[in-house]
Amino acid sequence: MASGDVTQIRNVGIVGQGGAGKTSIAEALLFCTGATNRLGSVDDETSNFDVEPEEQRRKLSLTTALHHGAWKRCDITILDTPGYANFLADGLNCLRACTGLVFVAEAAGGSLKVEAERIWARADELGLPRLAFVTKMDRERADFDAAVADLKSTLGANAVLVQLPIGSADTFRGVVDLVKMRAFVAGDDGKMQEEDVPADMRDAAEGAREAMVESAAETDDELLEKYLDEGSLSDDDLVKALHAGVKEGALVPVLCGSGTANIGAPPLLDAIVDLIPSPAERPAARGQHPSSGEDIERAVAASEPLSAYVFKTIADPFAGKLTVFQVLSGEVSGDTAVLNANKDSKERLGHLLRLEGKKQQQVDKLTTGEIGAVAKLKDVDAGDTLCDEKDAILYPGPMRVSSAISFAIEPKAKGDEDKATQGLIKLADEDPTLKIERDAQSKQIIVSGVGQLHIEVTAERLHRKFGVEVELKDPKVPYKETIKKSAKAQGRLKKQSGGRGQFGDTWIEIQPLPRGSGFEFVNKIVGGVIPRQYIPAVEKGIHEAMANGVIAGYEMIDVKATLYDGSHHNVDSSEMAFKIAGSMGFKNAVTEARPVLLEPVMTMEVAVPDECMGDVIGDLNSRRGKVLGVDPKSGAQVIRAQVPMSEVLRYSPDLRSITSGRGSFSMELSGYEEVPPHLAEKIIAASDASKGEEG
Ligand SMILES: Nc1nc2c(ncn2[C@@H]2O[C@H](COP(=O)(O)OP(=O)(O)OP(=O)(O)O)[C@@H](O)[C@H]2O)c(=O)[nH]1
Ligand SMILES: [Mg+2]
Repeated sequence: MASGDVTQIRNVGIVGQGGAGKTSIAEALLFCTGATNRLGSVDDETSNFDVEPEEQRRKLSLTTALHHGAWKRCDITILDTPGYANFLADGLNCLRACTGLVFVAEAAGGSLKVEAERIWARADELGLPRLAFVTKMDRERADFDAAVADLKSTLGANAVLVQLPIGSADTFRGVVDLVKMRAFVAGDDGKMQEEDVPADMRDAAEGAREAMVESAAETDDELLEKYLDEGSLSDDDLVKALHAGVKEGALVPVLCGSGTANIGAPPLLDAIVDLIPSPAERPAARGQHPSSGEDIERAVAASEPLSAYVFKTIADPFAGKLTVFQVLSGEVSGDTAVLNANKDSKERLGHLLRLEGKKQQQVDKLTTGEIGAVAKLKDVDAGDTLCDEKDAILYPGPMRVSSAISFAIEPKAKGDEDKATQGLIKLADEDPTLKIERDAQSKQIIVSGVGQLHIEVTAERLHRKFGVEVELKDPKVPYKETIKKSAKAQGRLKKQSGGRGQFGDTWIEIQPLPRGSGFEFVNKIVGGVIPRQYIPAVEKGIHEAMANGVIAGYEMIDVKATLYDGSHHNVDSSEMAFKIAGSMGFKNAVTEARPVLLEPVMTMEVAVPDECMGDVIGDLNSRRGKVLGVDPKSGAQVIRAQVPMSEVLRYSPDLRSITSGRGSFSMELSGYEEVPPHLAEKIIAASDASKGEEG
């Protein structure tokens, strides 16, 4: 199928908020091209895009899936992206490989959420041409006009109707093409029959066509002149003008239909071919030289040296790790050596593959613009650039998403800890929004991600792909301990009855240090009252005492300890004795130094619609949050606040219910602050109780 002609390639991202109907229309497109012989369905779990069991069970997309189809003279790659907030990052990172997008919106007013705005903003950032497709026209109370108004008001899209729906809800049966001024009506076989524009729609269609021609003519002075002179434009000129407007991002043509009822796919494919630019029309790719940092502009052309951007990796249970990339310049055949510009390492690409849902198809060559995959590369991550060693280039990396929620993961079977960790590391490899750590204090495996649903899906994948069943537990909040004033104390170990005795004697002064300083040890022993060889043992004893905490078992931080006096015994002193004496002296001093508990505090950004702002701020206050400010940002209000971590361990379901799913948030660790006394008492009591259980 691959013709190798760059002008005939279209990489189309199907984007839109969660549940908009993206996968369903993607299925209709695929079926229409003949790439599938049955219309796949999300609801029947027969989708060719939602192929993971975790997706099918939930009837939603978790990760971007790719398929090819041929239409007219073009080779179209469809990238069906996920839309729900927890899984949005993968889709947003895959947009880098697209030459244009189909933004899918439901035929309803007021339905666009924060995720839709985030997708739109990302597309603006990448300068990606867009079509809009108003879907679910067959649903009860479907409202095409309200959806178009929403595209304009919420996203600021310069929406231009290129179609009108014929009928609505149960009478919806096709579309009027305003360029050709013909009707396309669904036939029995899923194809669309061409007809005259229904008589009762002629006036409306004339009016809409007029508006479309004016918008199109405005994109080009020459055309505008022609239009003003002649009073009309030929169909060819019109398509050219719309194409130019889409390419520049000045126009967003609006089409409509239904994915599940399979109405509107052929004209949408026509629009993809005619209006979305090929890679050859995209601006030159911008990167840097990996060592000199010099800016490089690389024309998107097959005659240039090879460069490819890796936008995704997939942990495939059969093929191993698949590296998915778009060729940005030049051509590549199988069994070629390339440079990984990020790692400064060489990789040999084996068989070149094209992704078709969960399957892969081998190809001999990939040209500029095409998307392909290879299996089993040594060390390539999403965001890396692969290129010709002699003409190295490094493209900017992916968007980073900071994780918002952490859970402790415990294997159900004892002894499965290593298997779980190994599996999680592999999953994190294909999912950059996932972070795996082992808590040094609690020894728990901590998994951090975008939201609770994200972590739940991760646990399911771990079970399916790596055979480890795990339970999710609220992670232990990493409290710390510190002191508020200086104190001096003695630590004296004296065991001199029977056998060899043990003797160590230390005097230690401790002082609070500023937040973030850590630990400092000062030796002020003079005159050999403690022999030099025992000093490191004293420091070690203090260190161990700090690691295990003094009041509630949490690590102590920001303390300066000075060893200033002591005594020893010529026979009974030992390193061990001084280590214990150091630890005792330190602990004794801490009890006199007003020890306190510190808690991690997060900086949060919560994006919510105007009308929810009061409720969200009220809720943050009730979580001991401090609101730092509110800024309007692309149609939402962004609340900046600092909130203790213990209060937002499960923030995402709560925010979802306060905002009916329209809020989103991100957070990161800002620092440590003292826990208020009444809460500190409870935490200390809980830690005493758990010590009791262990002992
Ligand atoms: N009546 C009707 N229902 C539709 C249509 N398109 C999608 N749906 C239904 O809407 C639900 C969501 O559809 P999907 O195609 O999975 O939506 P999506 O945008 O891919 O969802 P995510 O990938 O999870 O963001 C499913 O239950 C579909 O059956 C349509 O055109 N008409
Ligand atoms: Mg989907």
